[in-house]
Amino acid sequence: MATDKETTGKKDYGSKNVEDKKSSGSRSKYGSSNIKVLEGLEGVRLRPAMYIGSTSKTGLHHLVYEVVDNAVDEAMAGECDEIKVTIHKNGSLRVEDNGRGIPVDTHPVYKVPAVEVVVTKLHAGGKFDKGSYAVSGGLHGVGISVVSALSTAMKVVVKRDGKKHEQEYTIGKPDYKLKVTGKVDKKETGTAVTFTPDASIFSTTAFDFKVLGARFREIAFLNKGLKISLSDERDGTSEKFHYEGGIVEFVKWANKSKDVVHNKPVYYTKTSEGVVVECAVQYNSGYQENILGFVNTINTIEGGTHVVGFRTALTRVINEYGKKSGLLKNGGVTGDDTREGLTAVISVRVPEPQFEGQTKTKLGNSEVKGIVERISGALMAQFFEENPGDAKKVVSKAMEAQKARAAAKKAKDLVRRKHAFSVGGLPGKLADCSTKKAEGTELYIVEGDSAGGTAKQARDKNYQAILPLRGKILNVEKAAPVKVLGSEQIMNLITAAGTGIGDDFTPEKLRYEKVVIMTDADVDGAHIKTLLLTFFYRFMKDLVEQGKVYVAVPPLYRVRKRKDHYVYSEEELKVLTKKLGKTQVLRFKGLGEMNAEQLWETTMDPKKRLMKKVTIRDAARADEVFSGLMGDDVDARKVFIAERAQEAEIDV
Ligand code: 0RA
Repeated sequence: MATDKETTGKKDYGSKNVEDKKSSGSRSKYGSSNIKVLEGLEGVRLRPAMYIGSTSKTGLHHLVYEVVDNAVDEAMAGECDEIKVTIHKNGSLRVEDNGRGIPVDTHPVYKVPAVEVVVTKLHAGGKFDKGSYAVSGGLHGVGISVVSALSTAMKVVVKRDGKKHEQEYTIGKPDYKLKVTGKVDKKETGTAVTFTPDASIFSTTAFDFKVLGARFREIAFLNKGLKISLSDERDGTSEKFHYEGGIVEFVKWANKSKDVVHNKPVYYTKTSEGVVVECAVQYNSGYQENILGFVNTINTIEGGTHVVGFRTALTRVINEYGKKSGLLKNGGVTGDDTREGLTAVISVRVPEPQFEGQTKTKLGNSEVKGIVERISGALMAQFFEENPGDAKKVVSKAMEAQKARAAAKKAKDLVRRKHAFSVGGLPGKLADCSTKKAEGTELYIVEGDSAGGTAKQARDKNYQAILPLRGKILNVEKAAPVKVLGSEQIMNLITAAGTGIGDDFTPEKLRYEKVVIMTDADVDGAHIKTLLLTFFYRFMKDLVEQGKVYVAVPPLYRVRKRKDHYVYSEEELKVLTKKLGKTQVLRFKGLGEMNAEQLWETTMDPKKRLMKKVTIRDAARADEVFSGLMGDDVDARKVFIAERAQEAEIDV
């Protein structure tokens, strides 16, 4: 995915329209008449993914974030405290804020109201002088004009200077000049943007309440006091997000289903060299590390210099305090020891963030490491001095981790020796493929022995291996590392994969090209899928990063009319039964209900199957992401549905 830095950089609203000059006739003199220079909103429509990441469900939701981010900028400037988002029945969505309102005075270069420039010209979306913190994860901060370019209809209402102004647009072009439609109190200001995403661009135009709600909750936590409401007029649901406690409430929320080690989260904030650092920390009695990093409200899933700085400071402070207080006698604890059961929110505001990594969610600015480290070192040490009871609990927790780690190592050595005795070192349950090289091969991890049996019959033995798992696997979030390594299911998985685990983990040793998680299309299946993804994320993250982990997408129904049609979503079922009239619909309760031939046809045949590559983002948020969405495969799926419809002589 291309994310062009130039499209997301500073917005020089006041500068000359260089782009228009470039497009003047003189260009052809250079013999480049065949080269079509893409510019303005036309370019956005031709290459939408460059601006919003994709044209799938994720891209669709980026449109909303784009508008909301502008309102959040107003909130950060102290000019707005309420944002109301409404999903309408007709497919449009409105974002209303009580900020200053987009300026309406005439633009010196374009000679039209500023709001029209903001909505219809690329790069003119933001503030006149962007002295603040650019919300730019590579995708955000591209401007409202991108939203208007990708919307069949858009309406902007601005309340400013005692007047209500309105203008509507179609695919980025104004329908009429900005008009004044009423009077308002001089103090009443704000902007309301309503837009209808273009169905010819997006593979889906249905907004997802859950997805939007999750992001708005995050924004509300990160901007204390800001009120965000989300209403869905399609079914009357609504939710409000408002946290006076900000990120302190965020860590409490993240720990809500856990036992906490100390009641009061550590909290500090300080600005240095223009970088605002804000952290909240609270330990739970579990074993996993859960550091949520944010840069200018963008969730940095891949971490970065802010997280590194925090971790370094944490290790140092715990060791220093531990030694000074006499708790730590025999040597120090490691960084890993200090992070078992740690929940932390590290939110930084950086004026010129540099994003790196596969998904552009890793902060690269090297100066931030030192800044966060210094601030965290000083302020966390201060918290420990002032709260010795809590400090003691934290140090003790790290010391326990140190002990458990030694025990885990012993257990691991034991397991390793035990496994050396089994045939070829491979688990008995594994039905391996005949190809011995990894290239072109697939390991299917299947839920249950019954589905495992069908999968064994269904597979192409040449390159597909089957590993059945019995029931639910251990929740690695909750279990101690020693227990994870003691679990037979997990050991089978690790041995079949061949990569080893922990310090021995070698992703290059993966015995297959792909690992495919295949579970039932029901609640239990979804749960097992989540547990497996969590395992991969926590213990074999590199495999996810290298794009080697997939989830199979089995059908939900078989619809019978003249011939069999397999259906993968409720929505698809509705469309198909409407088109086909009276049909016989069979709900597949589990993979085991299909015969081998059906399973091959619908789920395992590379030519016909629907499969989703798991991204780090998916794995990190396993439970959110897999609640009923098919991710980026929907585009491929659309083509497939269209082909089938053609076969069945129906229109979809
Ligand atoms: C340009 C300049 C100013 C505010 C905005 C744009 C603005 C944009 C959006 C989009 C949604 N809500 C918005 N609210 C404001 C600064 C205005 C000033 O200085 O008065």
